[in-house]
Amino acid sequence: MATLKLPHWLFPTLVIVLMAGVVVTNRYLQPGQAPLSITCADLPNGCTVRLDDREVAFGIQGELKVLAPFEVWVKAPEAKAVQASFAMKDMDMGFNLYTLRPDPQGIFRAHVTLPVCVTGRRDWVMILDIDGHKLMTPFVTQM
Ligand SMILES: [Cu+2]
Repeated sequence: MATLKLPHWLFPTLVIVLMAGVVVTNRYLQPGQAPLSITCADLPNGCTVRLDDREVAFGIQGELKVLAPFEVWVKAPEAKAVQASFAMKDMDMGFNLYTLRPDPQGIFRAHVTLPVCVTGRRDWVMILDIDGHKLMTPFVTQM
């Protein structure tokens, strides 16, 4: 009986497929994957919210205008990874993802510049990702 000879590319291919599977699983099956929606009436003043087991404060510094940079800040004690992205409801506004970096006080910050919407809409949603926990906040940019 002939021995079954496996092609030499089979093992590396299996490893790659397995690794891709792990990445996809991590991305889509994170704990608390349902985003928490919160209305923050005054983003420049900041808002505080309980996100799972953590008290999180967030806000912006500067003016909420398109094409002009403003700063997003997040206070999330002991957070490891904080990211922000911006979207419009029912509209693809393109890929934008900002990684917030902690300042010496441990407040996560990033400078953000929003594009102009081709339809003239000004309603945005900020999506904060804090260690895989998502927080969504609608806001409207100034004219
Ligand atoms: Cu738009």
